[in-house]
Amino acid sequence: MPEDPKKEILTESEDERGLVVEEAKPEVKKPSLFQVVLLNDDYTPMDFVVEVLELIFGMDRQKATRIMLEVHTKGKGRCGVFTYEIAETKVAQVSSYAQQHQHPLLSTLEEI
Ligand code: TYC
Repeated sequence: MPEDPKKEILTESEDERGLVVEEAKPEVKKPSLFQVVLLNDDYTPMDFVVEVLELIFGMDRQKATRIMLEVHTKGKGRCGVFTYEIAETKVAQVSSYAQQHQHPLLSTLEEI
């Protein structure tokens, strides 16, 4: 028996009328995330770095000390993960607070 000519094989993007249909793009995007990375240097006192981590990143003394030592031994370390605006603000706060106290401490932001 011959095939019914009306019975077509439809591709995945065609509906039952043979129209090409596309899935709607999601209306909201997940925000990109950025980590703030603290950089080691030879001059900033360890106590000052611990203070910065407590003050700007809300860490307790124990965590701040652990992150400071990680930066000191490995060269850099993650202070936190934020949306772009907040990460930028943290980097600016670190820089401004370090400058006020005449320390060369720096941080950067990296998309993750
Ligand atoms: N390396 C510094 C010192 O020996 C301490 C230090 C730690 C500096 C972490 C910066 O992000 C830093 N005094």
